[in-house]
Amino acid sequence: MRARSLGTMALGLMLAAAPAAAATDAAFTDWLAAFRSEAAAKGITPATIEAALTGLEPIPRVIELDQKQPERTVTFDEYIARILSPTRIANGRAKLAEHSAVLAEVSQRFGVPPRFIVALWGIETSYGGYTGSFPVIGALATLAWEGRRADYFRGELLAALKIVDQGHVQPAGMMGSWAGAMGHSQFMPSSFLAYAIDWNNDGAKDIWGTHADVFASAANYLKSVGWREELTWGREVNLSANFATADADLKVAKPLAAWQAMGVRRADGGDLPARDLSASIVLPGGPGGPAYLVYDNYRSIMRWNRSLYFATAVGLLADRIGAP
Ligand SMILES: [Ca+2]
Repeated sequence: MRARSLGTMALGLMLAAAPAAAATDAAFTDWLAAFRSEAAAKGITPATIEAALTGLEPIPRVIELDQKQPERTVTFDEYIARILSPTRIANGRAKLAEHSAVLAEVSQRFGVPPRFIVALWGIETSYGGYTGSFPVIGALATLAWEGRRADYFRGELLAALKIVDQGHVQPAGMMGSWAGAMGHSQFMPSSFLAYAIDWNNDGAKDIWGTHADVFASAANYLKSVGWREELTWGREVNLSANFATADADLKVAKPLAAWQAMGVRRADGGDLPARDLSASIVLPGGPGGPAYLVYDNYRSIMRWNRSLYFATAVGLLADRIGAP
């Protein structure tokens, strides 16, 4: 009910706006009081609770975006064309060169090649150009109060308060997307707590403004979810005419030699690498679309974002901006 009254306001049906807003404010104030008690019981310091939650109000635009229906499904080809734009590729090459020294250090430490770190950065926020304009604590409180996944966002809000408690960022500087993804790498607060790194050793894990921290945090994330230094992500392949679509599934893993025997070839027609590796075939755009042979690192990218579109785009962009 609360959600509906605010959603109606957001749609511009303003007749009942004044009384609805008053009722909403009272409901949110009650919710916030209960949440403050929970945060204190879970060890968040009074200073952080005071700084982060006092005077907080729900953000109508966040509710509107949470309730928005997807306009239509973007096809894989459309998605890839947008991600692999000439501008993003050119900017990625420039960023790779500009930050080559620190990327080399980070890559050495975590075993993730610079091109993948830069590709993730480029896809998440256009290399930091587009990191989100919402105050994360206000956005998460809004979603924890009224959202469809209130329990999840309540946990993320508590994680956000822990980050403030640890002194990495002031509440006012904690900016991100409407759904709480923060900084250059768009980490949710729980991911920040698990993976963020203070690479430049200034005491703050700063994914909002310190490139070294952004790169190390992204690489640490991939390393922590199983990235294997000796592998790349995968490659585009050609399938034989009688290839069974059911075999194109991340649950189906076979040695490269088995795929080779089944008629899978490199995109240029050449044989698959003669290495003893397990791989899967994916068809992000469905049957008839491009096919990719993918290694375990592709699964690691999917731990970042569980989407075949996303994981394939990261791999393709990485290969365009840096030598595979
Ligand atoms: Ca730092």
